[in-house]
Amino acid sequence: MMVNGRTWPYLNVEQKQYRLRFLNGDNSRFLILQMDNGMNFTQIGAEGGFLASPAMLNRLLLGGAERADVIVNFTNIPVGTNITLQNVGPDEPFGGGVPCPIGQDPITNPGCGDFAPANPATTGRVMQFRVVAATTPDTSTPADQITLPPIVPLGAENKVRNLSLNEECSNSSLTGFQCPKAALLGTVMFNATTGAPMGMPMMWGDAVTENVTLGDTEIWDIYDFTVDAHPIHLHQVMFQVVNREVFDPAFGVVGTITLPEPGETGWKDTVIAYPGQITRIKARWDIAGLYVWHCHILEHEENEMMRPYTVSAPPVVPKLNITATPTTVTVGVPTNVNFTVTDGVTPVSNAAVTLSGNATGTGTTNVNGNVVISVNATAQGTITSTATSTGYTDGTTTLSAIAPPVTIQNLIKNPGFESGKTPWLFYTNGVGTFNVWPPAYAGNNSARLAFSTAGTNMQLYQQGVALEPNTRYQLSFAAYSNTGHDIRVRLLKQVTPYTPYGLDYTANLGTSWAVFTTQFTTSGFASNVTDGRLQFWLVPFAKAGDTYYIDNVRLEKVSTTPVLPGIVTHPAGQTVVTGQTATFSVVATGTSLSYQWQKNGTDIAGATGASYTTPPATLADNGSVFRVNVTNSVGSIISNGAVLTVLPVTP
Ligand SMILES: [Cu+2]
Repeated sequence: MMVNGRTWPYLNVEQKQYRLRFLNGDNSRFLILQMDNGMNFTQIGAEGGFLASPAMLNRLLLGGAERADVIVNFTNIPVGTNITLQNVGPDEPFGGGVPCPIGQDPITNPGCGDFAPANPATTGRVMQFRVVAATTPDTSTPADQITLPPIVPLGAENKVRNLSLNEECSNSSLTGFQCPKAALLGTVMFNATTGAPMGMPMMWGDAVTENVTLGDTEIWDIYDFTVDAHPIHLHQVMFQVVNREVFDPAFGVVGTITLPEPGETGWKDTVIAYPGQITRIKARWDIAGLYVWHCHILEHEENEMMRPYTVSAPPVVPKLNITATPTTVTVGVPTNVNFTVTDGVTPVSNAAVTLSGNATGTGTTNVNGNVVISVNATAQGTITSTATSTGYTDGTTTLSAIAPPVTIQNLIKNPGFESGKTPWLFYTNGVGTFNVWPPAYAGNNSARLAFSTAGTNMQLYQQGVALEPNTRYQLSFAAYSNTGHDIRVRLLKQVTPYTPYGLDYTANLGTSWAVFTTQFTTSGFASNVTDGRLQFWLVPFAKAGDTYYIDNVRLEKVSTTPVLPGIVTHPAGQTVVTGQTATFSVVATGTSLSYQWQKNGTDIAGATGASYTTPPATLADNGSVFRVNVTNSVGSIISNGAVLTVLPVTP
């Protein structure tokens, strides 16, 4: 036995704790190290660093290339004591198990253990520690009080690989039956019926079967189909031992699971695989390259027990880019939408474009990456357009399906008196005139009512107004009078008994044009009528000398079905110089809309109109993105962002 280049050396140790690093450099021997005085020692590390917690040991098992960081406490060993570090591993291939006492073997001493320990005169002697007095106090932390940094567990695995350790025999007329003849790594096949595992040996030169994706965490289930234990070493990566599980080549996995040994709780790069067991390790590969894994018994490794494996970045799958023109369609109005599909740069032909959501349809792009699909939206909302092509990741874009513009019907004929008096009628039992006359609130004309003598019946009215029962309507009109005297507006049955139809509103006129609006619900009739009279009633307001002007009379049904917000025109980017303001605006459809402008995704206090004007811009505002969230009681939509570009003032 050679230690650090010397055969059977000794080391003077003071009565202190010593930290020793063991590396089993034997070409094939498994070492089981112990002190001949039976003292315990503490393992704190393995190949890849500290263990999860210190492990108090009496024996240390090391396969070839395994390492151990050990603390031995000689403090209480009497000066002059010589302690021999022994190896009680076998002088033959190791298959697990425990040694018989030194000098015994299982054949002559049945039940003493699994194998005879190494020859105590030669391979059973490793080195000697000779205890001397301490020259200085020992200030180190006692091994049982050491706290080791935690081992962070690996996350869930991306893949489980089944790998095998195999032996092959030969039987030729020349050499006779020889076993084992070759030792090989390989993969595992499972019997489709019984699930029994079968090793699939592979040669060094066979195609690489272990191709790990960079960044992946994998579990490797290493099935040992041989009769011996093998120290299995992976290059490049440190792994954790998950557990071991007994398997039977005839019946599959038996299910007896053993957890890692106390000395295996840290990061490792070499692990002992036992015959008849699955040795399960877990690692995350974070460096790409071509590596090997192999048995660290050199005679095996130099035979066929080494295989290459690769770690490669996952193939980059380009993503399709799909754009649409236009991006807004109207419900119920088939619209030709031109889709363009590229790989980000170049047009992609023969890409399938599929619509889903509130419209369906398909098409295939031409050589220019274009396809026109007639989009007929069935409801308001989003239409998803997906581009698919072999070798690419799907690309998607969305279209907005908005409600058709609400056509608001004015139930009043000749509402602005632009067509003369008809069908308006005027009556007074005093003295007055009705003319169509400038000035107008809008257009060229308005109704001009002039009274020289007030009466008890003074009205301007229109008959034949069609109304629905118990329905919400809105009346609006523009008016003023030369004295600011008021006016009353009513809806009633046009003939006796002049049943009130739900509107009775008095407008507080001024002496210049103003618009008056009121809403009401029809009443006084049960089914649709066409005999409504809209009546401007001047009693008791109009006095002799008063002149009234009326224009733009609108009587409209109030929509009771809320319409989702939709954006017709998105805000556009603006460029200003420092100190200037910028105004962003949006055109949206829908009922009872509310607006909230945002700067870089954050609401702007008080910016709640269809347009928003910024404070004077500074260079810090350059590149800010403004958008608006349009909402109502049934939904919301966020506009595209518009970028504010702020240029410095040119000197
Ligand atoms: Cu081996």
